Amino acid sequence: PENVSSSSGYVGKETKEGEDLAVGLVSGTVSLNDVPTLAFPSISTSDFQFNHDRASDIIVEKVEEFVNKIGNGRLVLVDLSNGSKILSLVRAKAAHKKIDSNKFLTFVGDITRLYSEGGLRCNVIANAANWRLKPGGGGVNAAIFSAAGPALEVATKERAGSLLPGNAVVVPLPATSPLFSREGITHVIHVLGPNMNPQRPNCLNSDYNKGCKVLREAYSSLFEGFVSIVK
Ligand code: AR6
Repeated sequence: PENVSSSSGYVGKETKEGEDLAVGLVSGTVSLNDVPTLAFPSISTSDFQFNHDRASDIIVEKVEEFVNKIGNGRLVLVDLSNGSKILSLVRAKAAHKKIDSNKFLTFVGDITRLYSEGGLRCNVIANAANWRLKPGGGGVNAAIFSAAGPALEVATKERAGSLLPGNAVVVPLPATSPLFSREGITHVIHVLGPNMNPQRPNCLNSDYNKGCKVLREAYSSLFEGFVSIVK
């Protein structure tokens, strides 16, 4: 597998059996090497312009809080490039806090192609959504809605019409979605983080007291959503 050793202690030894994986998920049987895994992007730090240093503190704090609540599950912070500032900040802070590197890893890759291109199995992915839960708009939101096809839009509408900042919604992904069949993803969790970009709705105008509170709430909602799936 590509990209696997570049950003984490993770060694990609998993074999590729996409069809078996999808069949196994449909029939409710999960093979032993299928550890429940949430892949998530850094919420609010690109289009929403949240400060990277503050965001990395909050990611590590929330991972530390939840890593023992997810049973044998794993949390994986993903970003597109090896040069990702947020990945290096989080990696350094997680190592400093001695967070278990089997339960929390960072990974470089496209969150819509983690299994097919990276060999990393993740049954749940998070989306840095907009408040209307609409496709497009750029960033990871556009990538996930586009890769998932119309099935995700329909399934999302059944669960929620909009999101408030700091909240998340768990959406089961229909088996007709390419993300389900190709990547083995069974759920997408949409998360709305705090917005610091004056060009976007609900801008917090550099109020980082409010912003940090909302980002903490966003990660709590996201990880609680994952816990509810793992159970
Ligand atoms: N795979 C992995 N990570 C990605 C990908 C991808 N395909 N694409 C982007 N990232 P952003 P935000 C990383 O801007 O700041 C949207 O338009 C990116 O490098 O997607 O929360 C929505 O509709 C960064 O680390 O989300 C909202 O309006 C992280 O994902 C708004 O942007 C989040 O970047 C949300 O802004």
